Amino acid sequence: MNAIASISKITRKGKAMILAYDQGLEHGPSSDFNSKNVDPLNIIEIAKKGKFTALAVHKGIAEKYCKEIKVSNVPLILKLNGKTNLVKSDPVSGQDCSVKEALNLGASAVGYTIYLGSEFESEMIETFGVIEEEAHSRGIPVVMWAYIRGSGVKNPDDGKLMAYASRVGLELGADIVKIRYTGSVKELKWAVTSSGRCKMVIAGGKKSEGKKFLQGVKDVIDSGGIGVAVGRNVWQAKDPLKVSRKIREVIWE
Ligand code: FBP
Repeated sequence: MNAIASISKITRKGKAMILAYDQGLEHGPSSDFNSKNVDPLNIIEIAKKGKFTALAVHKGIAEKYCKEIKVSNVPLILKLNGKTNLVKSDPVSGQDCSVKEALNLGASAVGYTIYLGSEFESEMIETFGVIEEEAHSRGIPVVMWAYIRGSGVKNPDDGKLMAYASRVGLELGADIVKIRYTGSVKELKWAVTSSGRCKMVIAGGKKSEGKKFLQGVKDVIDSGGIGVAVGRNVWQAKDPLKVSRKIREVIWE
């Protein structure tokens, strides 16, 4: 099976609007969550009612809330690695779930983070190679979270590095690469060009004031990217469904 074709399960009309909910591991509940969004059930409901094309979670949530995720009909992206923010040395994201287990849990795709510029980059690249081969041999696509971060990087906000991140996605066989948008449309366009047939989305980032986040969504679509994988800008909003509608308008209308 052609894994590029199979991204249709986690996209709509070729565009992606992925709800990311792995922050409980990445940042911890104290910094990101309130009494509403700490509950995975509320997030599954936002994913469904907000018409997201996929929901990205770790295996614990996929297991414990499998019934509700299934009923929601929102395709699942199983995040295969992660880390907490407690360790302050160079970032390394450890694998906690196999491709096989992701499929058992009903995943339509798998996700994997690589920190480019970390002293542990080679470990993550090596593991990515293994999961990419396995996922593709089983016919499911791979989404790479490609983050420029670590002691090898002087300025992670350097716009030129967006293209390096997106290109790594193509080089290593990701079907969708998710990068952090640093704000320059010109460099974002180059990042999309550099990713070739690997499709590109941007991350949402911290909840932004005003229309900054939606402008980023517009910029990525205008630049030829396929959409967004967003968490906090949606489920930390006062009205997550209203933000979701606005994202849909930018992406599809
Ligand atoms: P957000 O839209 O909340 O930023 O989510 C996107 C995401 O990539 C998550 O999947 C991940 O947990 C988080 O960002 C990583 O955040 P950070 O850049 O702080 O490590």
